[in-house]
Amino acid sequence: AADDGFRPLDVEAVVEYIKDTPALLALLGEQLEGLSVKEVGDGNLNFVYIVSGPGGSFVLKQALPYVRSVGISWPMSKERTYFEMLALKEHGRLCPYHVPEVYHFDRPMSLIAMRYLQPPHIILRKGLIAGIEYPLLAQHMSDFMARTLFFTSLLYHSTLEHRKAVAEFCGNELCRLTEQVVFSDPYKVAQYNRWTSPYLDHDAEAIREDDTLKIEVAGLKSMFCERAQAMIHGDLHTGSVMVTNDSTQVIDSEFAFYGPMGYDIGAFLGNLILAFFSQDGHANKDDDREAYKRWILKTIEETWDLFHQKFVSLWNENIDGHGEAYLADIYNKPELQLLAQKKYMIDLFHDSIGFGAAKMIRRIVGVAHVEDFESIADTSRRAFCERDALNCAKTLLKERCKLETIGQVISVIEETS
Ligand code: ADP
Ligand code: SR1
Ligand code: MG
Ligand code: MG
Ligand code: MG
Repeated sequence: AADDGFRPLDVEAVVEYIKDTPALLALLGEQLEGLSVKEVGDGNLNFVYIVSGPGGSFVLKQALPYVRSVGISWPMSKERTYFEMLALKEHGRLCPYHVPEVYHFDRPMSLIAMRYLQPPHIILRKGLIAGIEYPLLAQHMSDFMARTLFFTSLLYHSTLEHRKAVAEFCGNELCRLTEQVVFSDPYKVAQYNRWTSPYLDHDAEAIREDDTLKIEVAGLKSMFCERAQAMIHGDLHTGSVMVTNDSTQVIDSEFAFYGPMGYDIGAFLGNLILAFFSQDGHANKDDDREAYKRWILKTIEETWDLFHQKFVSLWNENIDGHGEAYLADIYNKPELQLLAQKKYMIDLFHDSIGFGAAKMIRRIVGVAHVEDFESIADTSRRAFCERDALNCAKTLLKERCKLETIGQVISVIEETS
């Protein structure tokens, strides 16, 4: 091990690590015989091992001090695992049905052990590519977002406890990665940017020359950096959600910090919109994917509507609590309370659409792309899907403050497809 106690693991070293760690041995019922260890990491950043034996199972996730998908040329703090552990525990406390338990954390090793989400759980993005409907997805994700965002905001916290919580997450350096790859690189010539060339060469250039878009993105970047509204997941795309027909589990919260709520809501909705635009690339003679596209749109609509409903209900249930954003003796009449909530929710709606659109753009012309499009082998067909998504995102980003309902967002999606 290095001086700081860190040692990168591989499959063999995982077994040695387990032997030296009583808490992990206990999870396996003290049985090492018949143990299987598989590295399954398919994300951009980390290494993930599924450990399973006759007496039990768990997942081990380790951060190495660089971005996995790029390599050691892009160093990245391995302290990210500490923030992932904090957020997993907080999310688990607030929303236990939708978050895997943390079993073990080793800070020097940048390592978390958590519950293994067994098959048939799959990554939601893969389910969306396969055209699978998840009837409870909107219900579950609106629950997760309403509870984790409400209970970590000033609608529930006193200002003192809020500031303490904000301070705890201030050191998460992954925020700088987001600032670069979401809010900066797509709008300039940058080393790791890529797109489906040559088809989208002009589209990428148009983004770099769109002054209106750049002004809007500057506003979002400021909000991301300055607004400690709630503890956000920070990377809530469809690759951070594992699903079955009746279970929805949120993983991979290493980007968590106190930021704008709309960043999470936008990440989820924006990635559903990307899934929508990728469907034509997955259509074949047996399935035109039209019914599935309608299901995605319905899920977008229901997710926002249910989120809105649940968030406002939590607000009403906690109106006389210790939350200090709207003191009960100032906002002391039902009509004023209603007005305050209306303003808060419409601002949040506009933030969510803006962040969602920015996250769509970065997945098409930035460094990290999404499997929804990457898995469309015919590059010209892929580019057609991506161009529609890009145009939709640009309209949403520029026009969002004119939109008042999620139904109007759906209309923009339909008009640009
Ligand atoms: P990264 O931070 O590198 O994106 P993730 O946390 O997203 O890593 O994990 C990468 C992959 O590992 C996921 O896409 C999923 O397939 C698998 N995985 C992660 N956590 C679990 C878990 N608790 N149970 C089952 N599989 C998991
Ligand atoms: C180098 S950018 C890697 C991306 O993967 C993570 O999941 C985040 O979305 C990040 O922006
Ligand atoms: Mg991930
Ligand atoms: Mg991650
Ligand atoms: Mg079209």
